[in-house]
Amino acid sequence: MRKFPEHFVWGTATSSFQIEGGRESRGESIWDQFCKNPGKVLNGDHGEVACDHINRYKEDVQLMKDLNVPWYRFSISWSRIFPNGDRVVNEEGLQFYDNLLTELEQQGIKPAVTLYHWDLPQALQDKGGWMNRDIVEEFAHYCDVIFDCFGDRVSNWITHNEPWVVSWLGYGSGEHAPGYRDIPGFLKAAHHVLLSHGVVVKRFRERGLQGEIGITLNLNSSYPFNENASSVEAAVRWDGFLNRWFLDPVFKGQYPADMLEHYSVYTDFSFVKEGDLDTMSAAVDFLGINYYSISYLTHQPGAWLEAGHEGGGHRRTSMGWEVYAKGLSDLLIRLKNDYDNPVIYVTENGAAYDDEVTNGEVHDPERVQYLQEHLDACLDAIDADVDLRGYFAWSFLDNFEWAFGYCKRFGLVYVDFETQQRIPKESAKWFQQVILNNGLKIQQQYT
Ligand code: GBH
Repeated sequence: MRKFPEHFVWGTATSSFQIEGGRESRGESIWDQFCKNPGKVLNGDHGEVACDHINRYKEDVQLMKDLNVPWYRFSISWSRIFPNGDRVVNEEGLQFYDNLLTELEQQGIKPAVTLYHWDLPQALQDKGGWMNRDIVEEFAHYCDVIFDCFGDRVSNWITHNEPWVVSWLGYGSGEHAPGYRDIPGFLKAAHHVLLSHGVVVKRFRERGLQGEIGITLNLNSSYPFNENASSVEAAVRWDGFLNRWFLDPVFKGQYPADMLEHYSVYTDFSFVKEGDLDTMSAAVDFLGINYYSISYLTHQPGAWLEAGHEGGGHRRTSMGWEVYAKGLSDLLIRLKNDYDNPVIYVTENGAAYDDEVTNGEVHDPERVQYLQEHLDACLDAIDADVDLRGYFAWSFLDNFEWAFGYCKRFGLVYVDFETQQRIPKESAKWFQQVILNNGLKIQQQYT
């Protein structure tokens, strides 16, 4: 048995839009509108019902309890709290999270709360969304209300989930809501997301709240595909785009110089105001990382950042993402070295596979293997003195997988979207054992 440190935090994770449903009891978010756009979301799927968690949270929390998962990471839907993107609060929305927290408390499950997991009130997008600097104050006000209500009941806060996804996929590539394809827009949005993070961390400190606050970034390891100098440079650019553009402002109070130069053809950065980078680098208590896969890069003229993607020959999940757990230990060790040994939680890690129910059970050995290998990589990093404090599996439930709708299943628990029946997969039972042992059995057999 390979043991995890004492007090290692174990949890599962979800996000509001992906599981809640309950569309009628909240305002329109950018994802509601995006889903109505033909061709944007597979099969025309949407989040109106999702896992109907809004009505089933009690049985869902019970299931977590049955599976012995001690922590639960969920997000609050901004548009459920401020349906019209103004400052008129929806008490019913607050009540839902109050009820959820009560349920978790009664079952002894500790909450980790994400304040923004992509479901911006549409009314705020109508004013420019994350491209408009005014959103910083709006986000801070929303967080103030949340801290007022729940500040003493939550020990672990995450300001933003994956600013790269929000800004690049939302405003740069357009694959996600609100679907802009605008490079300066991407850079502006990223800046305002990070700025709002810093402002909220400051407000949190001013309140003297007891809990911890941090940010979650989607990070990967970017490797050169071969030894050519041009591939090495492409990998550095990709790392700058995906990782350093977000890490450096938070941990070093500066944008990376090489990327500033690459981006200078798109913008003069006049949206960066005096003092912004100081605000963005307000000290965090931890860094959350969501890790799924790696990239292999070559020099490819004409491609975005002249970076071409190659396959590394590893097996793939049903998202098409390559499985390479060493990418996670490499990343964790690199974060320790380059960013002054931060406290880290893996706030998401997991895999989608084409699960099927047979005789009322879901046999998912590939997911077990994925989790096993990545937890092993976590232990390797801990052995290398990375200050890794916890691990949250993505996801508790099968859910709305954004542009892929309901066809991609990341859950430890299977959801039948017709009947809303929940069936814990084999991986859930396996994860339960890992938690009970606080360790991994070496050489587990997969069949
Ligand atoms: C997360 O985003 C989200 O937080 C969550 O809501 C979502 O359901 C889950 O993951 C599964 O998709 O270049 O190696 O990173 C995922 C962010 C960013 C992960 C792009 C995959 C491409 C492969 N994604 N990334 S890599």
